[in-house]
Amino acid sequence: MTPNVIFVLGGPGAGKGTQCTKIVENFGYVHLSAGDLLREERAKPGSKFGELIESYIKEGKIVPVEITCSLLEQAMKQSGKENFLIDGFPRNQDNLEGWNRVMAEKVNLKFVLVFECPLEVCTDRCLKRGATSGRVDDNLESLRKRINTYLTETKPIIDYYGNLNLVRQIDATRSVDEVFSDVEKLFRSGSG
Ligand code: UP5
Ligand code: MG
Repeated sequence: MTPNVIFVLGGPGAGKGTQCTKIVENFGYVHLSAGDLLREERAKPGSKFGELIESYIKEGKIVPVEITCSLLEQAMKQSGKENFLIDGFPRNQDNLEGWNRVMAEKVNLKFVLVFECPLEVCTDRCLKRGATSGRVDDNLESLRKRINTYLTETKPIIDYYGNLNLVRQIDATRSVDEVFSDVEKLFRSGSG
């Protein structure tokens, strides 16, 4: 069967991963975080992309799509499942073109879930998490770069999907449970 895909976007720390975990628990999707897949690849001994990934993540830059897209495709195949949340991708024009070239025809893109959150709130959340996360990019300097990349490169991708009427926006400023109750409504309305 053709796999179903929902892209999940939003600023750094908007709550993409947190909400995806709850969607998995309630609606049985497979959660694939592009960032997590890249961090796993970086940690693999002997990975030829390890250093590149490390430096891109620290600088808040977007890793070339060939790497990310093949990690996503591999994870989709390995899961043997049909319904996927692809979290944190596509983030720029290179990602979008690479996906459209290699994957778009093989999947059914249902919609693009966008978590809207003021960037100050995003920054606070990531800095707080930075105390324990061990992530090389949960510091103020990397966060400024991540936010800049989000505004200049990712927003235009959201606009692109918006013009195709595929964007479903959720206010992500409130508590985790309040945000999820809106997510739940969306999924129960048949859009999920
Ligand atoms: N939290 C969550 N929801 C909350 C709420 N409602 N109220 C209060 N607190 C809330 O949440 C972040 C923190 O906030 C957590 O501590 C959480 O408890 C709390 P999380 O759910 O992790 O948010 P998320 O949006 O997933 O934040 P994340 O930091 O993962 O977002 P990014 O988009 O910045 O990170 P990602 O891992 O996707 O990408 C990292 C880097 O990888 C990118 O900058 C880039 O360099 C690289 N990358 C690519 O190059 N290509 C890709 O395709 C993907 C990533
Ligand atoms: Mg995340």
